[in-house]
Amino acid sequence: MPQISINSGRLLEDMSRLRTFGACGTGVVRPAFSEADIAARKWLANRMKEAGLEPVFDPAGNLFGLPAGDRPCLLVGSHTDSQPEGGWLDGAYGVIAGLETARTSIEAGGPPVAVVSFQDEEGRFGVLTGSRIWSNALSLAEADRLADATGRTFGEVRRSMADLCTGDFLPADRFSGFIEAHIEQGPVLDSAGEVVGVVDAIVGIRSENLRFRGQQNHAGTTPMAMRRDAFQGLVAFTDELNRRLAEIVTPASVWTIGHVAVHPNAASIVPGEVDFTVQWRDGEDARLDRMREVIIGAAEKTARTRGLELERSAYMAVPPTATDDTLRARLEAAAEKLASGKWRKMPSGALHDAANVSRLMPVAMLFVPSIGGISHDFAEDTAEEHLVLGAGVLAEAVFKSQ
Ligand code: HGY
Ligand code: MN
Ligand code: MN
Repeated sequence: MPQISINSGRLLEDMSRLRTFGACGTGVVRPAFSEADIAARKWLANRMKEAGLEPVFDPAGNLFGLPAGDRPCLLVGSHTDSQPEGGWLDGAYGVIAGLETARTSIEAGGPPVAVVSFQDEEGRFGVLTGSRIWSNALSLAEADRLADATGRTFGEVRRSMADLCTGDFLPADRFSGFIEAHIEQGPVLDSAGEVVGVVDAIVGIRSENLRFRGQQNHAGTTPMAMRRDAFQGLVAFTDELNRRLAEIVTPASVWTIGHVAVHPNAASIVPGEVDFTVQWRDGEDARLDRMREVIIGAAEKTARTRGLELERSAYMAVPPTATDDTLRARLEAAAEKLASGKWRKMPSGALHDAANVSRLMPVAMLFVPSIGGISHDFAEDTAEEHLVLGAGVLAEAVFKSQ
């Protein structure tokens, strides 16, 4: 087996070039199907071609780079779309580290390696949309009805890049397994002074859209006792939720009300409506179920006691995912070889496309440190030597897996 050594300069150059698409300060604004996202995918398809891979866009906008031949091979990658305010590394790192692994393998006469950038991992339309469609967890027809915050649908926007679509969905048996390199997006490695994380499990995620509907009214003439204030309902719900969840969770459980829309959102009007998302994550499905019971119970109690109507929609669930023992062992051996004493096995508190792909094939993940544990923020960053080392561990594991 030839010795693998990635081209670190080329890796960093491609990372910097990808960063220019949707660049905003030190971060990026590159939501799925935005102009910047499509331009980045076209650039990536070209880089795949230059590397000797055949670029294939599927109907969901997922971009694959396929090696010659049709022997099942390892698939490596992540996503290149970003959060509305995204870091330059979230997803992008795993795609470029995967591309570097694939082209180094071709140059070294190593095993065939395929690369992927999944579409809409960051959930402009629906969390992990591209890999959910590819892994048959969501039909293309259902996905087409998903809308973003402005009301534009997945169906509408994906038709804007239909000219790029080069083929139908690739069959899963084209690949023998999936390895995703990603920034940790949390504080563990950085605060421990370690340089690689090998993921043993990815937490499960649930989310639901809720709406309290009360009575819009004049903010000056409506006595407090007569109000059916939807925003005050959200405040009371959140207080009740925090108290009741505290009784059933562990320190690893998290829940977030990250999106709130108050209607009509005017200083002199008692809010008649509030739309908000509740997203919760945990390593155990049974606890995710219990958390859902608490969330819905608190919402129903708030509506009842405050004379509000409650509406629920868009419930989404991705179960906790264990990584594959064999692939994970390759990553552990590579980490021990290249970062002995400075790596650890750890869970992923963030969700990743690997969680969906695990429905189709064995998966594994590796992390590199996030400086200060910051992510989903323009300030997200990782030391260059850690980016290079992580790509080396990925390549070493990929070479040893085939
Ligand atoms: O939210 C997540 O865990 C992922 O970064 N989209
Ligand atoms: Mn990501
Ligand atoms: Mn993310």
